[in-house]
Order: sequence, then structure tokens, then C-alpha cells
Amino acid sequence: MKKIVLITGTTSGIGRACAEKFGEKGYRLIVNGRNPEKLDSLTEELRNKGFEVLPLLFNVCDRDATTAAVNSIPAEWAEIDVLVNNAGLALGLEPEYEGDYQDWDTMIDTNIKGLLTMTRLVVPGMVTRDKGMVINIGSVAGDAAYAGGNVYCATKAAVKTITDGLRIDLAPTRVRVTNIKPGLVETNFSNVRFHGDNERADNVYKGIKPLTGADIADVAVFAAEAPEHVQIAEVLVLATHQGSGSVVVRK
Ligand code: 8X3
Repeated sequence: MKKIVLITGTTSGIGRACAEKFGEKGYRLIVNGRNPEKLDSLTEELRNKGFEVLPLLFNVCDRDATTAAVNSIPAEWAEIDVLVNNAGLALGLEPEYEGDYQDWDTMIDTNIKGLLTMTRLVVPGMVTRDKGMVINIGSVAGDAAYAGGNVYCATKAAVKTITDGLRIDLAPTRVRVTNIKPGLVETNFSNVRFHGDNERADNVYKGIKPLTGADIADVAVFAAEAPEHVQIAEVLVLATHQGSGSVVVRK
């Protein structure tokens, strides 16, 4: 039987790359997005590649909509093998004392509360089946704060702790839990962070070869495909000329 992966935030970046890499591995794909046009075009694109795709339109920040969407998954798609909690974002790079309340709330609602909602909805089935895997997309930003990172870094530190807690709680079961912590990945991450200031976003990746979404998706697939007794608990993935969340050597 083909395995099923559910990926949140699938319409761009690491999420989209995960859909492609898991699809290539033969997984059936439950893809999620909050923009109907983007989700439709992603679904069509993935189906054109020959993948089996179930699109689910919801915003992980909306707990009722998320619950309704997950509960609407038809029986033949319901036995999810891998949950990739990818939906997440950074907003702003202001000093904490000048931060924007709305940006803070959106990051906390998406990166922490959305991830928790998905976990709460999907993991009980995995426990019942005594089988499954949760891959949370954390960040190097969760290891230590960097200038202007404040609340974003805190949400990714929360992802680390929440992932560790889940792994502990699932230790009696065969469900595995992984935290993948990327560094600089060139996606629309910085365009979103800088509210559409593309020039500023491009500068983030100037003078360094950044990671791609596909690089991170490869790690996710590796963790999912590891033998059943192997739990890849945590992986920090940096660009070669990145030393930490705040050290980047540009050439
Ligand atoms: C994304 C990596 O270093 O821009 O989480 O915070 S970083």
C-alpha cells in the first residue's frame, strides 16, 4: 500500500518541495494551502506529474476550519503515515521593542498554535494504528536568538520544545518524531518577512549559496524512509558558508 503524507503550507517553499520529493518516492499527497488559486494550480501541477493528490483548503491559524478540513478527509486517505508540519513564517526584523503586534500574533498563531492543532488532530490516529511519523519544520532560529529575530526565534524555540515533548509522549509507541531545523533557504521566506520588499529579501541571500526547499525536502524524505527502529530526532541543516543563525560569510 502506498504511504500517505499530509503537508501543511504546501503551496510554496519547503512545503512544495516536500510534496514533490514525497511524490517521487511514491507517497500519496494530502496538500494544504490557504489560497484557493495557488492550491488548485499546485494540485494540477502535482497530478500532471502522475502523483495522487488530495487538496485541503484551510489556514492552520483557524482552528475550526482546520478541524473541519481534517475531519473531512475521506476514509481512503485517512490513515496518514507522515505529517509534515511545515506551515510557518517570519514577519519583520525589527527590534523587539518596536515589533508589530499583528506580526507577532500571526507568527505565534501559525508557527506554534497551528502546528499544535495539526498535531492534536492527526497524531491520535497514528497512536491508534501504532504507526506514523511527525516531521516538524523548526529552524536554526530556534537554537539562539539573532538581531531582530526575537519573536520568530521564540516560535521556533517553541517548535523544538513541542517536538521534544511529543517525542517523549510517543516513546511508548512506534510513532517517530523529527525536528528539521533549516538555516538560510531561498524561498519566498524573506519576501514574506519583509512584507513584499523583494530587494531587501534578495539581499539576505547575496554572496552566499543558500539552501533550496529541495535540500530540506531530501532530509524529510530521508527521515521518513529510515528503518522503523531509527528515529531521526533532530537535524540542523545550514548553508556551507553559514556558521549559525547569525554568522553568514558572504563572498
Ligand atoms: C529560517 C532561517 O536563519 O532566516 O528559519 O532564521 S533564518
